Amino acid sequence: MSQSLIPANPEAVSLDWSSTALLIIDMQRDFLEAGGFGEALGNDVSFLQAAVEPCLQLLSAARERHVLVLHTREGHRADLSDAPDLKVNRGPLHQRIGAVGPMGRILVRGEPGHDLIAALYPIAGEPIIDKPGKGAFYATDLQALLTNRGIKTLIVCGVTTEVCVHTTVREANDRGFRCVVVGDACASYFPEFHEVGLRMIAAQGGIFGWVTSSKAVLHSLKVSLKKS
Ligand code: TIU
Repeated sequence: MSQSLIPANPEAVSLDWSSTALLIIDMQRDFLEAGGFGEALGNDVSFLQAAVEPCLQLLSAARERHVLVLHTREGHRADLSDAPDLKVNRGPLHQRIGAVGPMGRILVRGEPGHDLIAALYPIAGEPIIDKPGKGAFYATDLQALLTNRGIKTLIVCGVTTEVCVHTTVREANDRGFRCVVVGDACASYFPEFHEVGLRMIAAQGGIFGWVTSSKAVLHSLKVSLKKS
């Protein structure tokens, strides 16, 4: 596929789809559905629904155009040995990481709540990055997977904008990956944090990357396919 120019903030971004991957952050039941970690933290999980359809459109288009798709999941080992005390020992006992909730043990790998939502379920060949932290590079093999496939640019979407999306974008930026964040395909429990989080990425000439829309990315994929 060829070079593509995508309208974005703070300026249009030029990318080559053959060295670009779609990175979908933490679209897990624990964050998007009632009874999971997001709700245990006191949030209204319905705010995150806005990101589902744009993520699905990006995912479908990426699959159709054979663009690498990677999914991340935040979660911990069953014995919680990879979870810092400060992350576990907070809030009421029955709502903590590892406690049994309606979707199994909260934020524990292998439990129903830890899984990705059905609408965006990975297919064979799409790597899943299990991460213990907010950032997708911390304590994972994501950097190796990207480097070994020659990926230089990441189209980033998922939840939550100012937490796991932001942390991942910052980590990626420091490692030399160009991040194009799809604003409407991200969401937060706090609409104002979502807005400001996106502005922070694009401010100062794009200090952490670019911010665009799913419409712009979908158009670029469509045009690139025609040219290739
Ligand atoms: N709490 C919150 O907004 N987010 C997280 O804890 N994890 C992610 O963002 N995935």
